Amino acid sequence: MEDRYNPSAIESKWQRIWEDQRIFYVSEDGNKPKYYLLEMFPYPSGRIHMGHVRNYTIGDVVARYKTMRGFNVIHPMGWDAFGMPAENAAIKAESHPATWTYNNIDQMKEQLKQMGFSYDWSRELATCDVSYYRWEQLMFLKMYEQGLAYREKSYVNWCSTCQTVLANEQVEGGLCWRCSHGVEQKEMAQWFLKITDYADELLEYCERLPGWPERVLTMQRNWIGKSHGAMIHFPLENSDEPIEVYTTRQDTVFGATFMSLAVEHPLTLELCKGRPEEAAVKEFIEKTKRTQRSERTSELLEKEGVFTGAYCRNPMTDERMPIYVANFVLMEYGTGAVMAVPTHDQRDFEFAKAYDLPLKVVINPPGSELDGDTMEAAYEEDGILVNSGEFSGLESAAARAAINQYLESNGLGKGAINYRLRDWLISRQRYWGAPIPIIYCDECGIVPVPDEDLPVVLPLDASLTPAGGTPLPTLKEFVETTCPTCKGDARREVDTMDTFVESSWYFMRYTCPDYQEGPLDRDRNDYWMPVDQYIGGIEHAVLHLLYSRFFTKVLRDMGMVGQDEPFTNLLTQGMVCK
Ligand code: ANZ
Ligand code: ZN
Repeated sequence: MEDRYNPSAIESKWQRIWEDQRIFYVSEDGNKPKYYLLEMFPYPSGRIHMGHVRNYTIGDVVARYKTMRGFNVIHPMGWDAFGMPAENAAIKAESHPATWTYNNIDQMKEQLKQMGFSYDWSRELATCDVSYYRWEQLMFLKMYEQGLAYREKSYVNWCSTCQTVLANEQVEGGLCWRCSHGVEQKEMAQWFLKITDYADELLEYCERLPGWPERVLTMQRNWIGKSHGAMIHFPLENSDEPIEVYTTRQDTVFGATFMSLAVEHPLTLELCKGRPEEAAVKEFIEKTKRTQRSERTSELLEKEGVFTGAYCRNPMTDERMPIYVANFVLMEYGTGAVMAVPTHDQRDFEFAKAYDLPLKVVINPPGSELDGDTMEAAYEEDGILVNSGEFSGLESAAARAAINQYLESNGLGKGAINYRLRDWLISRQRYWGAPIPIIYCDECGIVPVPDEDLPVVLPLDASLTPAGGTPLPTLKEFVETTCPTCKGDARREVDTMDTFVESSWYFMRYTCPDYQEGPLDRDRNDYWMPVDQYIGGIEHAVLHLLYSRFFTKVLRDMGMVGQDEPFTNLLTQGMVCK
């Protein structure tokens, strides 16, 4: 025996023996309990870094331990291989994203092998392979059929540096998650997946994931953001259509003295039209739209607005309420209209002080009395109702229930539940991604690519330009096609899918990477899934982990898999800092 540990001799010897004996290659075995150990797969950036080594070493230790304890352990590895860095690097190196990506995969695989990790390499997959994304296109079409994928024009997050739209989950503090550039709001038609259909289940199951860090579950709950409140109709002067607001504080409705609309609200321009206020409203809308989202949601934002010239009425008191457009009201939340209660909401308080609007106290703290003339800040807690007609004397919680009933029986609104979660925006104006299998025809409109015409292959003869942006719209052979329905001339969708779509189901494909009949072989999937232990970075607490949970539930409802949740235990390993 050597007296010194000689890594290059000893490790390569054993690694060769493991490989020859295929000891990490597993198949379904009814005699042993299964154990699925998974680490988040890497983006093939070029080289394994210390963060990977840490994550993958933890996983390797657990996988080997479980094997020694008699479990049938699956421990796969693959590549999250679509995405923008490949495009940027290819432009720099004057090569192609595919060349760059596959070279990196070769290098990184070599490095992982040198580390001696216990992977079953027969299950390796790269999401940029058409043999992978073709199944994703099929899932997209199934979702489209069921109304779970849809195209809609709306205000979306636009990063001008990355020249693409972003999902809400990819905007961090108003900045692009990838390049930290400020995100603007732009009105565009985009593709969405209906994750909101699953909001309740995603929230409920947070209680059934005891193997997840509480911190991650809290972030998911907050992101879903379920709140209980009311929709209230405020009659609009000179109109039959009332303004609808969402509030969680219907107990304060008697104190609503004005109304605030988001600049994007469809009524803003209509209300001021032809009035002396019109020019000022338009100018304010333009200015506010240019303000970055991060600023508009900040507590430090100076509350600004303009009067539209129009009025509505408080449905409880029949008092006139001036309608303002305000910079802190967001179109994506509730209805984009807020009943302003300056005595009990701090933002409304600051706004009312700035524009000299009336304050009316309707909630008193238990045992004391507020005075609207001398208050220095809003009283935002629950309390006892005053100046609220028949509801005066009730405690806030009881008043909320009673007011909901009153609203409903008088046709003025009703109790309502609201979510912060929005549908997942999945189209990207980027080249290096999976094509969305849709055709546009002037006669037939949006036509899904028939299953038998799949895959829609990403053309590899595109050349990227330093100016950025996707070359797909300029590739005639790709864009020009015939309509599957009327056989007339038609165009292909040129947007590709968010790479988070690929990572939402790769862990299932590992269970049957060679399956050709569909995305997943249900028998093998159900033998191995769910992942018993998942290991990865906390930066995915909302993004990847929420999307994967959503996909699992969608595939379950399509009968493709038998699980409710993908990951039983989650370990978020710490960050390695330099
Ligand atoms: C009146 C009110 C009175 C409110 C009061 C609060 C206190 P959460 O609890 O986070 O769900 N709101 C509604 N839509 C909004 C929008 N699009 N942009 C900005 N703010 C909006 O928030 C619900 C509360 O946020 C709602 O309740 C509304 O203000 C405001 F004393 O309505 B409240
Ligand atoms: Zn960006």
